[in-house]
Amino acid sequence: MEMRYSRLSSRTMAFVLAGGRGSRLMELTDTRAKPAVYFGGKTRIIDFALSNGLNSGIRKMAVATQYKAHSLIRHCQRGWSFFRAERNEYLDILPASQRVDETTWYLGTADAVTQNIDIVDSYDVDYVLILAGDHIYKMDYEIMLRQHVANKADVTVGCLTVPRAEASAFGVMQVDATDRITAFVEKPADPPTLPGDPETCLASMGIYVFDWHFLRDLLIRDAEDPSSSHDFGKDLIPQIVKNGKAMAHRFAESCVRDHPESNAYWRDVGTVDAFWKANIDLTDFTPELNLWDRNWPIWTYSESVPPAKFVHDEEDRRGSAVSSMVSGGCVISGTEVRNSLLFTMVHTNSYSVLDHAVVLPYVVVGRHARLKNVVIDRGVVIPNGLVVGEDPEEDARWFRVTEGGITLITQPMLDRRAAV
Ligand code: ADQ
Ligand code: ADP
Repeated sequence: MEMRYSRLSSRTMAFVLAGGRGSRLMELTDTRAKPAVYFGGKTRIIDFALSNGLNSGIRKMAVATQYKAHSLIRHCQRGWSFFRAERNEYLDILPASQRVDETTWYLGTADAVTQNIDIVDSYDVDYVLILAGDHIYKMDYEIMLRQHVANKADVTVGCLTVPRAEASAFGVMQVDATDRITAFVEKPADPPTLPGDPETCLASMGIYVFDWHFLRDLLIRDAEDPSSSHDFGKDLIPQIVKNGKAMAHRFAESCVRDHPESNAYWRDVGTVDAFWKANIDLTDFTPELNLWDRNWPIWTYSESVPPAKFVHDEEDRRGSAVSSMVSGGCVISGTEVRNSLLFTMVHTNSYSVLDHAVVLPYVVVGRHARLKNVVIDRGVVIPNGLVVGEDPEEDARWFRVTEGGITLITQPMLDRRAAV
């Protein structure tokens, strides 16, 4: 007799879509894919989806990469290589254009799975959980899996309520009294709202649970359909809503019920403004996203570096940080750091001030710099005396200033400025 485990996660694989460009993050994704962008001081965005999988008990995962995948692949190899085939655990990295033939990139999100059907087959699982590698959240997928199985659904779609004004960025659904999805439109200009609430929509989180044999058949048929763009949100989900049984899984409500300590935090940090804010929010007195929860650790590749150091300089100026997070390897020498988040190995110098700054790893800040409301890319060397965040017109001459008034600073921008 075959053993049936009580945890559905042990019969599930997570297929993480990590190929998107993330172009609204501007120069932050010039050299790396959005899932590889740094977040929260030590981690990268993809660590959240992978850690959720791990914490939910899933031990078979695949990461489909495409755009600027080098940094992402390197991170997964360094940080996530502890899955052991001897224990029937796998984490496969699946770059596009390497399998079916040398020139075929993944056409859409569904095609990324279709091109790897044989790999999913080899995992010998009953359920496939499709995840996006570019969202910040903590979620117990086991709860969604149980709901999927109890409902005997063809697909279960993770969802959240969002204000109508923001809903056009999502797949938007309508549901009946049992939360069966009755309509699904991808990124509608005029999004349908909830019954009785004209300001709120039910949005897809881009997270899906399928029975593998069902999805497998669907993908094979979709691959032969010339009118399809081979995308989950545009093609497959609307088709199942029409011809099969698609159910909504309400993430926020399930958090309240099954994880009352959690608060249904979920962010698509898709723009520089959203990225800056979500990072700075971590410095709040009680941040909405709790990274201190030992029961739901966010795993990552972490360099071996000494603790952060705060130095009085030779003229007795204090290096200090308040309402801030300062990662390992940082040296704060004679600098005042306020409401900022410093990643690994940031080195700052005397007379400088950092205020509401998100500073990626290996940045050096010279003397007499004043930087406010900024995101500084990895490895940037801030010259002595640079002032940013006080004169928006001057900032916009050299740097990327967002609608929300945040300035993104990269090394090529500083090099252009220095060359003038
Ligand atoms: P988007 O996030 O806009 O909407 P998409 O750009 O397809 O959809 O990205 C989904 C995920 O797939 C991302 O993690 C991305 O990196 C990855 N990806 C994109 N193209 C890929 C490719 N060719 N190969 C591999 N990976 C790829 C989706 C849903 C919406 C839902 C939102 C929630 O389509 O219905 O509301 O997510 O954010
Ligand atoms: P990470 O995302 O790990 O911080 P980097 O930003 O250092 O990585 O680099 C991302 C990718 O871009 C890597 O493949 C790196 O080798 C490459 N890269 C970074 N800077 C340059 C450059 N100036 N010229 C060419 N390739 C670069």
